[in-house]
Amino acid sequence: MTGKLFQKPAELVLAVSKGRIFKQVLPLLESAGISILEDPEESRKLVLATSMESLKLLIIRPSDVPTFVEYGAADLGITGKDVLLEYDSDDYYELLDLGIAKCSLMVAGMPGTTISKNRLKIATKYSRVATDYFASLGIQAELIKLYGSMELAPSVGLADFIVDLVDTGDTLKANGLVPLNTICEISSRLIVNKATMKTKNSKVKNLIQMLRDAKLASDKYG
Ligand code: PRT
Ligand code: MG
Repeated sequence: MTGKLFQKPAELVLAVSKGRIFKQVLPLLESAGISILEDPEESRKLVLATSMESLKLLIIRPSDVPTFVEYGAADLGITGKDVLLEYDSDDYYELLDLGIAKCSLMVAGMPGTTISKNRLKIATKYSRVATDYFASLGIQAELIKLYGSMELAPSVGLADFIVDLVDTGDTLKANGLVPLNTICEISSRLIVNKATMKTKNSKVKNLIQMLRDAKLASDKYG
């Protein structure tokens, strides 16, 4: 299925997660020689023109990026691996680890608690990942789907453990929780629509190379 609302045939449309990922994508784009022509902080526009004439950005929620890419509303997308793991399809190509917005997907709980084999209540917005993870440990988990403030769940008796993203660990600490198990490491990935890969192959390859070089430069020089 395609939905080319904004696209001309010669154009590449890149859907970027707004928020913390966008803030870290900006310097990477800059170092790839791509600047955004309007101030993204000021602009309320959801479509931004760039200095690369054929490249437009869509600024959308992280969890909507794979949907836009899968259905062809965007040719490419940048979002967190956590979002991709939770997304109920892999009908896109994941082509590049951008190494930004890094964190860990972890199990956390109250101090002194250990993950037992008993039936556990797990509060998370990552139902798929958490179900698979506890199943891999042979543990039957009852998933309690939350959309935010996961850290409250253990102390109010809503769940035994949470599964959430952890960076510095400050949020867990501030809420009296400790990190227990790491499920996987997370960073932002570049994904590409499958049809785009065929129809705009050289344009896509060129953009990927620019981003790969920018990432290598930032790995080297910080
Ligand atoms: O708009 P919407 O609500 O859909 O998205 P969002 O609020 O989840 O977006 P945003 O801007 O927060 O970006 C989320 C994406 O950034 C995630 O999908 C990850 O890929 C990436 N990322 C990297 C993180 C973190 N690090 C992170 N630390 N996303 C969230 N956190 C949160 C975490 O959930 C917890 O509340 O930060 C807190 C933990 O941080 P520390 O440093 O206290 O451990
Ligand atoms: Mg949010």
